[in-house]
Amino acid sequence: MSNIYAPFASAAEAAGDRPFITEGDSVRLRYSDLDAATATYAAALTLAGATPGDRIVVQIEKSVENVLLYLGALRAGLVYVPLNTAYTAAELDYFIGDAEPAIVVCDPAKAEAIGPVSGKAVLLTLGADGCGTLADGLMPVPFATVVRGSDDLAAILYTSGTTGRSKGAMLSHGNLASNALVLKDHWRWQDGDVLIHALPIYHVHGLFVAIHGALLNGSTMLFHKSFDADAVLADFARATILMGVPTFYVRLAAHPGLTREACSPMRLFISGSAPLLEATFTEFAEKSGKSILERYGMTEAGMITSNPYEGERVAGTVGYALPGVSVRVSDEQGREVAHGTPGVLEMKGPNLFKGYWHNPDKTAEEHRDDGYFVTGDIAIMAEDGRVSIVGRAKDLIIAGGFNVYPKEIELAIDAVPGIGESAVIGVPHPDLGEAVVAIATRNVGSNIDEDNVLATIADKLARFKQPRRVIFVDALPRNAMGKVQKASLRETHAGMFAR
Ligand code: MLC
Ligand code: AMP
Repeated sequence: MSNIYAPFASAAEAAGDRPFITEGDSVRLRYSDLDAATATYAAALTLAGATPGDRIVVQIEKSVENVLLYLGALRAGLVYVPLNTAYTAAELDYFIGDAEPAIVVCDPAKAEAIGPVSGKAVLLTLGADGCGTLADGLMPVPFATVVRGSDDLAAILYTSGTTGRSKGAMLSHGNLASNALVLKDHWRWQDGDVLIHALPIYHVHGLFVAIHGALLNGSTMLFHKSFDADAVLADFARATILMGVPTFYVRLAAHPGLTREACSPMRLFISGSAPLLEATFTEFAEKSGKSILERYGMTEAGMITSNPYEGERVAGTVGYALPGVSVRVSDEQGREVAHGTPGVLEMKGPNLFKGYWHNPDKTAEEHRDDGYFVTGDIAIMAEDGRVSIVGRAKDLIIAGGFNVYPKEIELAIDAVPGIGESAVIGVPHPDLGEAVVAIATRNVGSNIDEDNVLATIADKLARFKQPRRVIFVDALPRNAMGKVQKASLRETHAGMFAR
């Protein structure tokens, strides 16, 4: 039985009636009830017509029911396709068309907008309050978890691309299980661990790294709908682990409640999904007495490197390749470069995805002949194998841990009447790490302004992708080859959000 649900079920049995998820002071689900609860979802999805291997596209708010739906989908052998709740119906149209799901689950409030784009899929609803047509169909029935091979798909997670089109990364049961088991050991998950879960659950970080870790260890998760520094700090008294994006730590470090005393029950602070500034690491360490453990990963492979649990956690580095994972740094032709020299980070391992859904060309393009995956991140490896991420070969902006590919935003802005052309860049931002900014030109005779542009793209792009500023210029700077010089634009606007 290679269904990744199997080890979760064993851990749940061992955990007995320990709380699995709590919200505020109320226990929402105990491990002893997990099996029956997930069975109802697996049975309902099967009854709705989904068969093993079918995709289920899910865009709902974070909730206990959302976790049960995910686990139920795994048990039914379905391929779970979670989507950012910020995506608009226009964006969903693409994902549903590409994934060709048997079932779409959305928030009841969005059913009217999503109905027309749900194609042949059965549309079910599930709200953050646990109500909806999916909930109405739940029945307490036993369900035998569907047997899956370790190469069978468990999930497809969409990740945007340099062309502006999102690609679905196919992750197998084996991919997810290998990464979860390695992290359980590496981060020394132990008896009594309690996880503060304040991340969204439609990305690798909150869905796999956090939930799988807690489940495998039979640990309680203190569920927060979103990140609120006051509420998270208050939970330090009854928790041991926090996983977050750097913005969490920027906000916590600025909070007057971050003291050594408040942090003393906490065993581990983990950061990832975007670069953690050395200044944040240092300020946090000074105030809390704890060193943040920074790790590095991506949708296509889950976690790839991590700072050590016992050894030194060095600010500005992402540590060493995880056990079983191989990493190397190469030049553009794929020739390994010397230690200390920057190059593209490449990796291989049991956590590496099965390719992009319906996109063998893109899959081939991003792999070397010997199977290494080209991450698109620029890294330096020290003599002892310690990795530092020093830049990106891919044109990517990471705002508050969410990835934004400039091409997609540029296409949307260029389509606005009156716009000549645009270039979208990431500008350093004290809270989000980077903020999306557009530099644009007007067509002759047009008097289009920033507000017009933002209003026109508002229903086309998720809010987090929308530029924080649109700056008009007479012409975009170009090099001799005619290529827009984004580095020069980034330099010109670097201080835009400086405090
Ligand atoms: C919210 N907004 C954002 C944003 N988050 N804008 C840009 N980037 C973001 N990340 C918008 C809101 O819609 C709102 O719009 C405005 O910004 C202010 O919101 P806020 O209240 O300040 O935001 P908040 O709710 O506090 O959210 C910030 C955040 C959140 C950082 C806590 O974005 C978050 O939880 N990020 C985590 C992302 C994540 O899980 N990444 C993992 C990817 S997996 P308006 O309309 O009010 O202006 C991965 C692999 C790996 O990368 O290695 O882990
Ligand atoms: P995603 O496509 O959402 O999975 O994002 C993966 C990308 O996030 C990686 O390719 C990196 O660019 C970035 N990333 C993740 N963790 C780190 C980190 N610790 N430091 C720097 N960049 C990171």
